[in-house]
Order: sequence, then structure tokens, then C-alpha cells
Amino acid sequence: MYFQHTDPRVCAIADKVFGGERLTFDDGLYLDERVDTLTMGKLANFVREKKNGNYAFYNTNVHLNPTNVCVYRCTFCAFRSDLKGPRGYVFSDDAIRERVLEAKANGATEIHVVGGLHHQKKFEWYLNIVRVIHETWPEIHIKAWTAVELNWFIHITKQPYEWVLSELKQAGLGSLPGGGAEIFDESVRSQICEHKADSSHWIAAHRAAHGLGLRSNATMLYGHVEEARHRIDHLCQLRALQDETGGFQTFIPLAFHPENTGMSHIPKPTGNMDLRMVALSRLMLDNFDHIKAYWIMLGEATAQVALGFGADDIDGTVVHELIYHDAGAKTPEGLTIQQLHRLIREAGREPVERDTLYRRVIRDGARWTVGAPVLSELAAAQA
Ligand code: V47
Ligand code: SF4
Repeated sequence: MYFQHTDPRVCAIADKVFGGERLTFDDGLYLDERVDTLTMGKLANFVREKKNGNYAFYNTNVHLNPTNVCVYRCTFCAFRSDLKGPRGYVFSDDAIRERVLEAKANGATEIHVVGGLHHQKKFEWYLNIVRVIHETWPEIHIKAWTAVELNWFIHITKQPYEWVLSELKQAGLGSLPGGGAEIFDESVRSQICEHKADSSHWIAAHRAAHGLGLRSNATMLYGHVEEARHRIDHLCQLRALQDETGGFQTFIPLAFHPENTGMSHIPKPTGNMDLRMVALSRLMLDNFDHIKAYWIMLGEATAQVALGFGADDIDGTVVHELIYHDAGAKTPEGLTIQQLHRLIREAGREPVERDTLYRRVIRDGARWTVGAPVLSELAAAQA
């Protein structure tokens, strides 16, 4: 590939990228602090196309946040409520069933379930949510509970992660979302999410899930009080766990949304920073297949451009999102498949509907079946 740059350090990094060589912590720091956005994008796009061709993935999904009542007080969170707060809510089993039946009618393949850590609910309540969803519609993939929630479950049950996860898996859990990771560095965590699960617990929960054959995602919350060295450290820790287990599917950089939070004085990250974080993560996470530009959080325009800066996935139709909308997101609460196709095609990519495990979805209206894993199809076509 033709590549020219006046900075010899950038040329050395580019040689590594084109040669498939792993970037070091120092390379990552240099990219984050010193390298222009278009150069980062060009390098990241090379990796993105090598891994995912011209495909851009999306899925048909729905969100369920069963409660916003939370024992923790993360300063970046606009979603949580106190136990007796006027905004506090708890879903009933009937309301959960209704959400699942709505998802079924809309042809969703996945339900994404995360919420607060309720002061008074026992593990059985969280387990029952998975059971109710699974019994209402066994075909839907249940991606539920972040590592922070799993950490709460081991705290309230006094059982190890393996026990909690096995119970959830038996009830119908399909995979874990990537939330709760924030920034792993403890000096940052103490400012933004004091008391909640630390980085070693986040990692232990995902390691245990991978050990039980459950796939998971990973995230990083950027654009608040963290610095470049914290972001690179975070990415290097995720890369090391992926080397060990291979259980991560997708990485999602999450842009801090300040409205209605305890850090509302911090401006929202710019579109430039959003694109840099997508590119940086694509370049550092050489052992992750997918980087997601979560359109709900980035906005449709930036998510579209991100498909040329390292991202190969834009998440899904996302009906009923609350976490970002409570924190000031101005994006719609959902997009249709036709709207997602338009965003992807305009960006010059080929839309592919995937299920949670990145198998091709073959659709006839609201009815669907799954085909082969798309990346194995791609590898066979390239061989
Ligand atoms: O853990 C909360 C973040 C996460 C704010 O796995 C905020 O496919 C920015 O993890 N500004 C939950 N971020 C969402 C999440 C997620 C989203 C989409 C897809 C997947 C996936 C996972 O949202 C939390 C926290 O890191 N968050 N409040 C805020 N004001
Ligand atoms: Fe609670 Fe999660 Fe909000 Fe933190 S981010 S306060 S753990 S709901």
C-alpha cells in the first residue's frame, strides 16, 4: 500500500501495521498524542479491510434496562436513581414479557440487558429476568449483565463467578455485553466510579465467562478525566486477556456524554476525538475481530465516517435505549433496517445483518434464520 509521511516514527509504525506486527504501548501513546487523525484513519482502515473486507455489520436488537435503581454513584452516569428517588423504576415480569414479544414482532435477534444494582433485589431476581426472556421466546439471543453486575452477584451470593455464570447460562444467557470497563486505571476509577468493581474484577468476570464458552464484548469510556496513557493501558490489558482466552468478539469505544451527570462541566468529546478512538482501538487491538461504532452514542454521521476509520460494525436497530438518552444523546431511539442500510451504503460499505455471534442472518420480514459465521465465509472467498 502506498503510504508516505514526514515523521520517521509514523513510518516505522506504518511498517508494523502493514507487516501485521503488534504495536507497543509506546507506539499507541505516540499515535494517540502525536499523530494526525487522517493518518491514523488510513492505517486503521487498512487493518479493518484486511479483517472484515468491505463488510459493515449491524444487528436487529432491542434494549431492556430492568431497573435504574443503583447502589453505586458513578459520576458519569445520568441513568441511575436512588432507591426512593422519583425517577426510580423496576420492570415487572409482565413488562419484560411485553418487551420480548415486541422484539419478536419486530424481528429482533438479540436483547441487550443491563441496568442498575438494586439495593434490595436478590440474585434470583436477576436470574429470573433471563429465565422470563428465554421462556417467552427461546430463539432470541440474551446478551446480559456487565462485569459490574456479575461482580455484584458474587458479592450478594458469596459464590464465585463460575457459579453465577453457570446459573445464568442454564437460564438462557447467551453472551455478555462490554459495559462497566470504563478506564481500568485505578486512579481514574477512583474519580469516576469509586467503590464499584475494579479492573481486576472486570477482567476476572470476562475470563470466567470465556472459560465457560460464553463470548463477550469490551468497552472503554473516554473523553472525561482520563489521559492518553490510561487509554493505551486499558487497550493493552484487553489485548492481553484476548491473547489468553480469545473470547472477545467486539470492542466498543464509548464517548462520554456529560448532560445530567456529575461531570456535566466537561465538554462532550468532539467528532475528531471519536474518530481517533475508533482508529486507535483498531490499531492496538490486533486480536479483536470487530470494532463497533455505536451509532446511538456517536450519532449517525460520525458512525458512518467511522466505517472508514477502523470500525466494521455500527450496532443495531437499538429500540428503547435509555443510558445515553438520559445523558443527553440527541440520536433517535431506534433506526429501521432500511435506515441502517442507507447509512452503511452511503459510506461505501456492504451491509451485513449478523446475529450476536456474527453469523449471517437470513431474513424474511420478521422471520429469520442464521447462516455461517460471516468471517469464515469471507476467509473461504479470499482463499
Ligand atoms: O458501562 C454510562 C457507559 C455503559 C454514560 O456490548 C456512559 O454490545 C457515556 O456497555 N456517557 C453501558 N457512557 C453501555 C454498554 C454497551 C453499549 C452498547 C453496546 C454494548 C455491547 C455495550 O455505558 C456503561 C458505561 O461505560 N455509560 N453512562 C455516559 N453518561
Ligand atoms: Fe450504577 Fe451502572 Fe450508573 Fe454506575 S454506570 S451508577 S453502576 S447504573
